[in-house]
Amino acid sequence: MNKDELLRSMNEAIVAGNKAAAAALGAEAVRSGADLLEVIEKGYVPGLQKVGELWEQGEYFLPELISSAEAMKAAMAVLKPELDRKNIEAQRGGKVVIGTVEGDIHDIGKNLVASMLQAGGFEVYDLGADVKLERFIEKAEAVGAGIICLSALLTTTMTNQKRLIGLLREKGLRDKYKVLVGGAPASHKWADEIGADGYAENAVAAVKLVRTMSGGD
Ligand code: B12
Repeated sequence: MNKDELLRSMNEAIVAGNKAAAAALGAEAVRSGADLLEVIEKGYVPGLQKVGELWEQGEYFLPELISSAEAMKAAMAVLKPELDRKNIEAQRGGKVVIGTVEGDIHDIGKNLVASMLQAGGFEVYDLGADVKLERFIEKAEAVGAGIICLSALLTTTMTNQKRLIGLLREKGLRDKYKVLVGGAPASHKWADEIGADGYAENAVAAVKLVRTMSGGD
């Protein structure tokens, strides 16, 4: 299978919610030495975007969404050990605390960002989804992280990104951390409005942003 076929099949496996195919294609990517970050962003992620569109058009319902999300997780389960292994060989970057804010269970995008940061050489503390705001701060303080990454996929939970910045201010810790925000409803405008330090629209851009923020290239 050439690269274009591989990317197209990955896209189709996610849209079809086919876990076995999504995982097998991930294994094929590892075997063939493909750029794993590229296959994630250009193969699987556009599939999920398509699923989002089908949901918006009323063609897909919750069961389809769940199948697609599970197919994505199956693919990441195959790719993640390989990304982690590469990270061992990579240069160590800074420490990053990441999670999806409280009230929000969407974690696919957050997991992608976390995996790619790891692959990019950062020490990543992934708190999971639906994370209480205090926990982000406690963890960052405990491990000595410099960057806090907040994911939110719902317009009702993105306000928690703003609340976290308020909490840091209350505690006199605002200047100690760079706070980066992301997730479908977030934007550069939103980041500016809430006084965040940055926004990135996808996982590749997120890695670049974190690198800049931590004083890298
Ligand atoms: C899959 C999915 C689900 C799955 C989630 C599975 C999981 N484990 O994550 C399930 C089925 C469980 C689900 C549930 C719900 N969902 Co939903 N879901 C989606 C869907 C289709 C795709 C989301 C996704 O994974 N995208 C793919 C990833 C790769 O993209 P991403 O998350 O945006 O992440 C990328 C970037 O944003 C960025 N990024 C992400 N985080 C961060 C963080 C930082 C710091 C940075 C820099 C970058 C960054 O990098 C990522 C990688 O490139 C979206 C549609 C959409 N258009 O987004 C709806 C969507 C987000 N869901 C929606 C809704 C309403 C819900 C429910 C409330 C439905 C319900 N009635 O129960 C529940 C939420 C319950 C809760 N409390 O959280 C709405 C939100 C509407 C709104 N404006 O608020 C959407 C937009 C669908 C719609 N059009 O109506 N959902």
